Amino acid sequence: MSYRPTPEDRFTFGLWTVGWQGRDPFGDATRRALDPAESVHRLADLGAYGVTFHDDDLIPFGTAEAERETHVKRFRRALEETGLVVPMATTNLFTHPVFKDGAFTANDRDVRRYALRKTIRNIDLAVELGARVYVAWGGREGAESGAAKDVGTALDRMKEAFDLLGQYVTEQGYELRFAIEPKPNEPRGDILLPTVGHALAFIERLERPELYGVNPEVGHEQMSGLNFPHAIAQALWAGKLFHIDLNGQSGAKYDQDLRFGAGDLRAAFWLVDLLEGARWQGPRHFDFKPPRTEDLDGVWASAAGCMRNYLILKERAAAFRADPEVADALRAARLDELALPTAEDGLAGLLADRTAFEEFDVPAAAARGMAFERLDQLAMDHLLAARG
Ligand SMILES: [Mn+2]
Repeated sequence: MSYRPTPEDRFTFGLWTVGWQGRDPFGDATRRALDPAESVHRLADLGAYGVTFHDDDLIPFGTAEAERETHVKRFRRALEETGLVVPMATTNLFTHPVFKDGAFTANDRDVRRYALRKTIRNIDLAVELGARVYVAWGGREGAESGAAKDVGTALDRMKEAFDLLGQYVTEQGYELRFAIEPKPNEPRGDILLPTVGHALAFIERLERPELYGVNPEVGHEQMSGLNFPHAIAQALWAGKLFHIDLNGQSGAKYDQDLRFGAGDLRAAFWLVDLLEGARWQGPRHFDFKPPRTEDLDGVWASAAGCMRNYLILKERAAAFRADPEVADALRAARLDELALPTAEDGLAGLLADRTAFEEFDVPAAAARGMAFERLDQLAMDHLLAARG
């Protein structure tokens, strides 16, 4: 297999990923700014399917109204020339100092109203460019100290903001759904809706819950020490996986945004196995940062690596699932039994079944091995290409 990506693989990249200039809390930019049109062309050459953007990636913050269209036109022309699509867009509600205490949950009411108008303005552009998903990452919706943020009240404001956005897209007749992106911390000390689980619970409190899902990012969940494939599995189970951000992270530390496949390789393997097994129809979206050690050649090598690693893992996962010995190991581990309802005979049947309790051989059941180690080693062998 060549591992050469094509648009059919549905790989997409944020403009801010390859466009990141390497500015971090300790150092200045190490790379020049990239024109969005240049990024579109380079990503198309690499085999990508689409690009995504924050409003400010495309139209620099503070651009005069009359100049907005010039930026959009250049971008639209690049899309037409390459055939790349824009499946998703989002709002930058974190870079400008006005958002230092957040946006939808800023204590200042005028900042909250400004944030909603900024978002709505970019929703119009997103829809015009064909986006079907609008991501909301509450970058600075949080706090560093206890009394600074009344969390319950802040969640009231968050709900109010999303309900207004849902009302807006409904009234406009837009075919646009929202994907909330959880993150536990960074840049704030603590951020609201820190994990996929928090976001899923929040969505059920909204006026039009069907309009909202999640956009989980590999590294964000791993920053909390959580199992990313498990988070994705629950989001899929809930029908709420609206978008996904792929990248790499080594353990619970700062947000590394490594290229996909770097960091926790085993989690990446199980993630690809899960997405492909579930026939995930959405884009495979990369939200990573080519390290600031890299020049622009390194940026494109990093972007190509994200796609290559996905394709390698897709092949490895398919080989794992196709292996007859794996099928046997799955049976030995009783995955088929997990798929059976626990009480298809109903509660009355369960209560009447003496073999379920009174006559149940507890020591024998306790003594049964689960055979998980053999199964996991088979996965490891496939991941490392030590088997077909
Ligand atoms: Mn990240």
